[in-house]
Amino acid sequence: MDIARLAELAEILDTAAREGRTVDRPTDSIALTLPDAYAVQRAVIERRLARGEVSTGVKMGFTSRAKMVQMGVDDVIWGLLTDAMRVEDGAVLDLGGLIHPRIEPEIAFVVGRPLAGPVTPAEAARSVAGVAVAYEVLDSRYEGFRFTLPDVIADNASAARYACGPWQPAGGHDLGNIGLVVEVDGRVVATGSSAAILGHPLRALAAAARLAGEAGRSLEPGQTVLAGAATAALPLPRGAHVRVVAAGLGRVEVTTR
Ligand code: OOG
Ligand code: MG
Repeated sequence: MDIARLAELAEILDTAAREGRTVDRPTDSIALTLPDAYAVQRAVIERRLARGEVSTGVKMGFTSRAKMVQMGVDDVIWGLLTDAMRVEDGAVLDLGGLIHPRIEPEIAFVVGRPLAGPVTPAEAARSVAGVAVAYEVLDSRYEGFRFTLPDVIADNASAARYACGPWQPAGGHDLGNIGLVVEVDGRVVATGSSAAILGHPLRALAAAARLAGEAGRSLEPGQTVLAGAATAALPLPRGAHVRVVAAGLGRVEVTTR
């Protein structure tokens, strides 16, 4: 795809996110390869960085069957996070400006040592400085959250907001089967296990390292990696108190308005 078209798509998607409105899916009118789609994603983030936002890490997408089935896609992807997307644990989150937010429970890693290229989950584990329960708020810039894989990649994997609970030392936890509970206003609305995330969330971290290597980059110390949702995403209404509790790992909370 030529560079002008790529920049045009990035502008459309970036503006849609800023203005909180949906836009047409690129693949409705053009063929978009996966490398094209990632080039658009990168250009979207470059626009945000040019406005002063700071890169904070990456988010993995479709690392669980639940998410692949919910969204009708079948490949692991990533999106790029900035400080403007980060929410403090326990904060009040204003949903004004978002289109149709959804929330999902995740496991997050903070990188301690640079990580890139093909690595095993055990190797990935050695570069982890901390682990936390997290939530991600998604907001597709496409009507009805309907998209093909290149569309959602171009739209930065529907990234909108995220928060991490208290960081825990990496070594002390067996992350292979951590129970995750999502409560809305005190009622349990979803349950899952970290095992849903590619069998083990460290596999999602290894996948992030692989994608970083393929992009000629690396995951850097201090960066956050969201491993992907363990359950399908839930609609996020205003005036709700949402809590995600991870057995032995802690909790992360948000109140929406
Ligand atoms: C795309 C983002 C998927 C995850 O955790 O699987 C994702 C979407 O579902 O709109 O963040
Ligand atoms: Mg997610």
